[in-house]
Amino acid sequence: MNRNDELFERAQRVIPGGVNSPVRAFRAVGGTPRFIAEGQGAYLIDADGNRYLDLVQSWGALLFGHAREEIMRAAGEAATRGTSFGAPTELEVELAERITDAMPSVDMVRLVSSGTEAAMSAIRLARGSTGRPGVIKFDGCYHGHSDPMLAKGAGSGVATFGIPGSPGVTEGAARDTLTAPYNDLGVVAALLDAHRDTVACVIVEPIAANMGVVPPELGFLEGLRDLCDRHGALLIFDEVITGFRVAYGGAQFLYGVTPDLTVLGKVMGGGYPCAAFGGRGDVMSRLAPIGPVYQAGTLAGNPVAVAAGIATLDLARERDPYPELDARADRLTAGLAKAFEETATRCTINRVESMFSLFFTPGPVRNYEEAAAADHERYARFFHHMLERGVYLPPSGYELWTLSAAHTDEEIDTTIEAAASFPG
Ligand code: HOZ
Repeated sequence: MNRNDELFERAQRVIPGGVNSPVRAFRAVGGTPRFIAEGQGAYLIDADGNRYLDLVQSWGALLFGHAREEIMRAAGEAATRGTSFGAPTELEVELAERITDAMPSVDMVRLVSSGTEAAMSAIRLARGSTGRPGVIKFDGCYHGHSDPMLAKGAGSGVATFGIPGSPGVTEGAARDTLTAPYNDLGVVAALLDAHRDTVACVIVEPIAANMGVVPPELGFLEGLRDLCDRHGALLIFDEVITGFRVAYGGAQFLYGVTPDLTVLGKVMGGGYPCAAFGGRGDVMSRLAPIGPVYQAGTLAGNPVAVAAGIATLDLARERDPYPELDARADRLTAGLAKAFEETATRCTINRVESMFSLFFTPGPVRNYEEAAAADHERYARFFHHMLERGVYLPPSGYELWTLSAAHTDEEIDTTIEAAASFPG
């Protein structure tokens, strides 16, 4: 028995399923999850000393790869001054200023510890400031695991396991969640008409990345903006994955659509537990202690996480890694498409900047239904084919692949070469 197997066996005795987040368990692809001992730039090293080229990058959180020196140094130095104060710090102000500078739609921002917390709080704020209960979300979009967001068609983990929602979510919590297919403005318009004056917000991943990557079709985000304005609902962009990844200003910069509230996480925390929600000053001013909508957290704005976040955003602003990330992702996806063309394996690759994924279906993939219709068993075989060749892909066909600034053309070519020998 190797060390990964041993650890998995031990883990399953004390941690449900042996993992602290379900998709990590490899259940969608089979086999033993790799227990990671170390990350180095574009690579992961597991407990048995195997080295993998990492195309997950902590689900998109690592814009500069694993253990980037400047980020580690900033976090390490911060830790020597104390790891949690339960009181405000100058660094929090600095991170908030960087976020408001990067995203003109964000006048004010509150820091929290996870994307789930950020999305949950943004929804409460939308309800609290409009006085309405309803929330429209999209099938296959994931906004964390708060009760109303897990109610129906939640994407990501629940899509991976093929479950419609979760026991434990009460009817009451689910009642005010309405769902529409991604990229379908007609259904959103009909829901807003049918639930006139009761919808607080429409929440959307401006580039969906939790049913695999599904880009917004031309006019979709603009249409949502227009519908929200007409119905007095707030538009929330969940940019946990896209923020500071597809562009410094996020997807809202890329598509030129302004949300009322934005949910952030992953890249902005430099690989540490740090997330945020922010937006229009009049809406954010409804938050306690200046308004009545309550939200709080002992570890919110944690000084070590915030220092890592600032270092990451400074690197992103100074180095502007985005054109290279885009070029490398383009090289990789073009190479994969060509490799599969030669083996006659039919696939669709969706990509926006350094976010992409591969579906075994002739496509197109524009929504959850089409993503679910792809051949996920073939993806599982492909996953293991790649793993055996030292390439670590997301262990589910419903998750995004991504690159970091640590990936070079050499890593791209290694990935294409490994994929080219997939028998289909
Ligand atoms: N479904 C999560 C990403 N979209 C998985 C996170 C994790 O397992 O760490």
